[in-house]
Amino acid sequence: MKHYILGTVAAFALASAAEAQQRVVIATITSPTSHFGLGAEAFFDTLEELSDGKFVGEQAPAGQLGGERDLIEGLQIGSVDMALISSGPLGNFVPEAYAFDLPFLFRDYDHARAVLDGEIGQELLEKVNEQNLVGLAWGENGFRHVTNNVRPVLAPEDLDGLKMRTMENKVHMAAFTGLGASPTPMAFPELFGALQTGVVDGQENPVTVISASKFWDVQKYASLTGHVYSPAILLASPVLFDGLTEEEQGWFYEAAAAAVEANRAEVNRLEEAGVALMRENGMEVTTQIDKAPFARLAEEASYGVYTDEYGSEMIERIKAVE
Ligand code: EAX
Repeated sequence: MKHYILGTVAAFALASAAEAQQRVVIATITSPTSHFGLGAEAFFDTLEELSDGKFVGEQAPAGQLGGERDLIEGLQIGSVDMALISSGPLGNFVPEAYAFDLPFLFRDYDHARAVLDGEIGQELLEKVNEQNLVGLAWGENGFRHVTNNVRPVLAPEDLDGLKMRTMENKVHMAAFTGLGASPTPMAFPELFGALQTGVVDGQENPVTVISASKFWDVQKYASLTGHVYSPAILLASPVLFDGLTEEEQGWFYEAAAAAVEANRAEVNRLEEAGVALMRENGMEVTTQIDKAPFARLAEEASYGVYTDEYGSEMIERIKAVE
């Protein structure tokens, strides 16, 4: 951790040393050393180097500036510079982005990364750019898994009646309704407390988030359902970005590529280490799951949310990517 966290005095001492220096804040909702925090750090390293120190980076981690939906609104009006967040609430602003939230659509990490880094990812970034946002690059949150405090989940029946927190995302909510759970949408910063006090029984997130947020302190069971791939996105505010020269904008894109690399490297690391970590911290982890019944119920309940509006062409295109 080389960069300061928003609110520390030292960062400003540094920033005021050179008149022309510009401070850039990246907001995340996870810890500064999480997969998003490390992405932000790599962004700053590259940007500081390319700009010869003109730009100085600072993280605003752990939801300091709000939940992911608040951050998107802040980016639109310019009260937030940049954010590295999951795409969970993005569909509320860019409905075409719901395509990426469909359960059991991406086969594996290679497939997801190929789609996001290719033509389809680019097209969706352009849609994002039409909504008073600047989509710099797709990053990664990871495949999401179910955790809860009631029982091990091996089959959809085990979700029956469980109060599951979902993101504020109507595709995810429809999928969990189809699986028999009661979905409760909630902003991430409220989640830990809601699990602790029993407002909800469970939640679903990738290993990256489960470990960064120490959900093992408030959740007993984890099941590697991998029911949906969760992309992340590195966004900038047009208020910041449009004020940059073309050369500087180029540096931001280069720095974004470095951020994605570091972010995905941490996802890879936790995909290897995550199950052992969860077990060491007292969770009962079910790794062998027959995904077919989950896929059938989740798809039946949720694909229409997207296809009723946009048809199935994008889904077919995503599936066709090698
Ligand atoms: O951004 O809200 C969520 O569950 C997100 O996956 C997560 O916190 C990472």
